[in-house]
Amino acid sequence: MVHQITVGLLPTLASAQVEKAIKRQFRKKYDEDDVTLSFVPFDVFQTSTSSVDVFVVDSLFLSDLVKQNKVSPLEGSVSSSDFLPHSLEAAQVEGKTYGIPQLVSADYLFYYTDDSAAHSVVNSVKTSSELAQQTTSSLALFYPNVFNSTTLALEYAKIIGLDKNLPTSLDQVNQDAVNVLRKILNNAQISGVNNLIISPSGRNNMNLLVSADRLQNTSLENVNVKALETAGKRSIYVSVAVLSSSIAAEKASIAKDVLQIITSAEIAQVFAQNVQKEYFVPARVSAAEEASKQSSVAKQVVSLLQDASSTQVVRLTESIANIKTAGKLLKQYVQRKAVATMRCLAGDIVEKANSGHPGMPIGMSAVAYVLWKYYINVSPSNPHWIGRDRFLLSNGHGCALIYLLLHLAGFNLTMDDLKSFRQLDSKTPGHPEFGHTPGVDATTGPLGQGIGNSVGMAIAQAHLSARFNDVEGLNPFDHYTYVFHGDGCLMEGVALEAIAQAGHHKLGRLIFFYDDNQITIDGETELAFTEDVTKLFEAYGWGVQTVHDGDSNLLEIRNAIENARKSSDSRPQLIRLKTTIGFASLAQGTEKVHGSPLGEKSLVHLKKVSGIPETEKFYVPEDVYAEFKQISSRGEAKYQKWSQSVKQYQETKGEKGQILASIIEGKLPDFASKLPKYTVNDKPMATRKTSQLTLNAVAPVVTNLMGGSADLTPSNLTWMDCTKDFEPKDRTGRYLRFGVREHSMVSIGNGLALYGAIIPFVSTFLIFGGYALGAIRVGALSHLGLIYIMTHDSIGLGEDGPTHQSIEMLPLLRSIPNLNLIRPADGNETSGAYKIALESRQTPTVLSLSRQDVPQLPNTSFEGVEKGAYVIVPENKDVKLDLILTGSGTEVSLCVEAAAKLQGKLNVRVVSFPSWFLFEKQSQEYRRSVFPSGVPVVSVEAAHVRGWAQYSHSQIGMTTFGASAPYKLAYQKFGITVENIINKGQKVVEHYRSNNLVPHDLVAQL
Ligand SMILES: Cc1ncc(C[n+]2csc(CCOP(=O)(O)OP(=O)(O)O)c2C)c(N)n1
Ligand SMILES: [Mg+2]
Repeated sequence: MVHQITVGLLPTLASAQVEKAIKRQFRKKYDEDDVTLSFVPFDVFQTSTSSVDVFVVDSLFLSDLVKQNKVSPLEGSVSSSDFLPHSLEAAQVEGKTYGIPQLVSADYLFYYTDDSAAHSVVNSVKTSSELAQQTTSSLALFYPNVFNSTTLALEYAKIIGLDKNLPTSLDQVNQDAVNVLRKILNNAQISGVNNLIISPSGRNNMNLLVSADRLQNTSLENVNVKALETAGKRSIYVSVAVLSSSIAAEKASIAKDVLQIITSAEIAQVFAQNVQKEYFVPARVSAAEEASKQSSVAKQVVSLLQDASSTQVVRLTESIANIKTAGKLLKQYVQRKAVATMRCLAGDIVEKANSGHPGMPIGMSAVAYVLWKYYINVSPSNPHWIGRDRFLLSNGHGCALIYLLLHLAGFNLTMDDLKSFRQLDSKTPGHPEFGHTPGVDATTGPLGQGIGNSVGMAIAQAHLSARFNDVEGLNPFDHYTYVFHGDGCLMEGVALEAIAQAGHHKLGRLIFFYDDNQITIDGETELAFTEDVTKLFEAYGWGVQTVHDGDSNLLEIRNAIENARKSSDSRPQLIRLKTTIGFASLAQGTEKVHGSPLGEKSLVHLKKVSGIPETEKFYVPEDVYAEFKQISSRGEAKYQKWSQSVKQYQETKGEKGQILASIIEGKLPDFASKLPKYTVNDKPMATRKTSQLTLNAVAPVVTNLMGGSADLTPSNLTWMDCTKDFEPKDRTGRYLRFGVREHSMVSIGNGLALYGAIIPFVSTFLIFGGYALGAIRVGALSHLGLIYIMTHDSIGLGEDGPTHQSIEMLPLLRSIPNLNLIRPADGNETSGAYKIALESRQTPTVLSLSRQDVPQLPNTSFEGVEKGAYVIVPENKDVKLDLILTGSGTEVSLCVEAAAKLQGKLNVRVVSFPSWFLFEKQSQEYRRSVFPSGVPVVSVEAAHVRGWAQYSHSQIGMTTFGASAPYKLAYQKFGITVENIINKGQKVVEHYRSNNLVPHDLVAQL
C-alpha cells in the first residue's frame, strides 16, 4: 500500500536541499513505491495542522497546540542518536512527550520589579510557552535572543567545526551555549540595565532571579555573564518535530521515523546551511508599557510592540542572507531604535537624490550614534565654537551620515535640507564642504585629506592647550578630535604621512574610527589592501583597539571609546571597527552598496528588518529626536561653561588673556608696522631672504603664527628665532618639523587653518608643491588662509637642474580658484605679500620666492602688491606710450633694466605683476589704466608661458624643462635676458607699426 506523508517544515527551514537530504535518509529504509514524502512550508499561524502529518514547531507554541488538540503524543520511547536527553523537556507537556527536539536553545530576558511576585509566576508555569504569556505588571518577558535550531546549529558549527562532533553531553551543551549566549547577551545593551535580566533555569524552567539590588555596582557585562551561566545550565529547546493529531494510525510509525530523521544531526547540518531565518519577540504590550515606565529599554520594546498592534508575538521574518544580521538587528532594534532610524534615513537621503553613497552611513550608524550620543561636545547654536570637539568624515563620500547627524543633533539643517541632498545650491552637497554646512568641520571627499586635516587640528589643540592651560580648572582647548575614515583613506600616502606625524607627536587627543568593512569600489580589499593595519598603526606609535561587531555592539563600541579617551594622554588612538557596508540592506557587505542608491526593494527590506515602518520615508519618530536632544543640551552647557572660563582667563591673565581673546576672535595684532621696507640703495637679496626677514619681523607679534618646512628649513629660510620646535615634551613651540612629507604638510596646514585660532604656514621648494596639489586645491576650495612659503621658484635655482626647477607650477596654481599666488619682485613686495597673506584668512596665499638675489627696485610698494599689478617704471607722459614690459618676481628687474636701455628708442612702461588673483579683483578702470588699450605688452617670466597671452601680446618664458647650470647660464640658454627683452620689445612694436595693426585689448570689455 502506498502511503503519502506530508511534512510541514517551518518556512525558514524549508529548502530544496533540506527536502533532498531528508528524502535521502528516508530512502535508506523505505522504498519509494511504498511511501512518498511531500513537503509544505508550515507556519503555525497560517497553516492548518490537519493538512500535514508531521511538522516542526517552536516549542513555545507546543502547549497551545496540545490544548487545541492539534498534536498527538508520541507513544513508546523516542530514540535518536543525536537527541540530547535534557532537551526533552521542551517537547513535553504535562509529562507526555509530543515531539522530538531539534538542536536548539533559547534564552530569555525578563523585566521584573518584584522578586516574590516574579518567583510565584515562575513557579506556577510549566513551559516556556506559558511563561511567555505570563506577563504581569511586575514581570514581563522580553525575548530578544531567541535562537532557533539553525542558529544554534550554525553557532555550534562554528565553535566545534561542522563535523560529527555535535554535543553529546549536557556539560558540553552548557558550555557551548554559555559561550554563544554570553557573546550575544553581552552585546545586548548599553544602559537601562538595572531591572532587566534574568534567565530561566531549573525544574520549573526558572528558579533563579537576580534582584535589581544585586545588580547595582556590577557592570552589565558581569551581570550578563552571571545570568548566562545560570541560563546555560538548562537550555530550553524550542524547535520540536511533532505528529499531527489528524495523522492516520497506520502512518504513525512511519511518521515517527520521519521525525527522527528531521531531528538528526545530518539534517541539522543541512538546515544550518540552507535555511532562511526567523525571529520571534513574544511579549505583551500592556506589560511592556507598564515596564516602560521604569526602563528605557522596555520603552523601546513598547514602541516595537505598538507597531505590531496588539499581537503578543512580534514576528520578524525575512530571507536574511546572513543570520548574524538578523540577530544583531533584533538586539539592536530592541535597544536602539535611533540607530535603525539613522540607517533608514541615510538610505532615504541617497534614494531621493538618486545619487550618493549609502553603504558607509548605514555601516557606520552604530558608532556614529554612540560617539555623538555619549561623547561629542558641540554646540548647534555656535557651530564655530573653538573649544568644541572636532568631527571629521575623512571618508567624505558617506556624508549623508554627517548631514543626518547634524540634523538630529539640532544644527541648522532641516529635514528639507536632507531631502535636497546633492541638489543645486542645497546645504547638503555631494561631499561635505567646510563653511557651507553648519557643523561640517572640514571639506572631505578626496580620500586621506580628512586624516591630514585632523592631525593639524590635533596639533593646534595640543599647542594651544600647552600655552593656555596655565590656570587651574580653565583649559579653553580641552577637547578631542574624532575622525571617521575607511579603507580608502588608509591606502592614500597623504594619510600615512599624517598618521606618522600624529604618532611622532604623540597626539593623544586624536581618535580615529576605522570603518573596517573590507570593501572599496572595486570590491574586497583583498584585491589591493592586505597590510596588517593594526601592526601598521602600532609601528607608527598609535594605540589600537578592535571592535569585533561594529554593526550592533554598542557596548563594545562604547568601551572602546572609553579606553581610547582614557589612554589618550600618550598616543593617538585607532578604533578598528569590523563593520558591514550597507548593513541589513539586500546587498550588504558588497561593493554594490558603496556608491549607488539601494533601490526601492532593498530600502524597504532595510526598513522592515530594522523595524522602521516600510512605507515611511525620512522617518524620525519623536523619541529618536528626543534621544538626540542630549547632544545639544550637553553641548550648549559645555559651551556656556567654556565661555565663562575664557572670560575668567582674560580677567586673570592680563596681556596673555588679551592674546587668548584675540586669537579666538581671529583678530590680528598690529604687525604691519613691523614689516621691513627697502629703498633702491639696499643690497640685492633673494626673495626667500627678504621672506625670512619679514617672517622673523612679524612672528614675535603674531603669536598664533605657526608652521614649518618639509625638511628644507635652511633652504626655505623659515626658522623663526622667536620660538622653538613643537615637540611632545614641549608643545608650546610654534615651529613644525614636517619631515619630508609635502602632501601631509599641506593637509595638516589646512587642518591648522580649519581649527580656527592659528595662522599656519608651510614651506618647501615650489616644484614639490606638485606633491601636495591634492591638499592645495582642497584648501582653496575650503577658504583656508594657509600661507605657502615656496622658494626656489624657477630655473633661477640653477645647478640642481630640471628636476628641481619649477616650470609648470605658476600657471598651474594660477588656475586654482580662490588661491592667491604672489610672486614678489623684491623686498618691498615680499613685505607687501606677507601683509596680504597674514590678513587673508579665507584665501590661501602662495608666496613664490627666489633662490637668487634680486635688486631692490624703484617704486615697489605694499599698495602696489595689493592691486596685483602696478606701474613701477612709468613712461614719459609727454609722448605716446610705445611698449609695456611686465612680469613677476625675479624677472621684473630684467624688465626694469631693459626699459632703461630702451630709453631714447621707445617710450616704455614697466608693470610689476605679482598677483593675477589680486589684479583680477580690481575695477576695469584700474586694470585699463595699467594696460591701456592699443599698447603692445611683452611679458617676461621664468616659468611656462601658458596663460600669459591673456595679459601680453608676446611672451618670454619657458616651454621646455630647465637645465642644470649656474643660474645665469640657464637664464641665457632659455632667452630670459635683458637683451632678449629689448630685442623682442622692439620687434613687437615694429610688427604692429609696420603692418598698421592695433594690438588687441587685454582688459575684457564685458
Ligand atoms: C583621492 C581619492 N581617490 C579616489 C576617490 C574615489 N573614491 C571614493 S570612495 C572610494 C573607495 C573608498 O573605499 P572605502 O574608504 O573603503 O569606503 P567604503 O566603500 O567602505 O565606503 C574611492 C576610490 C576619492 N574620493 N578620493
Ligand atoms: Mg571600505
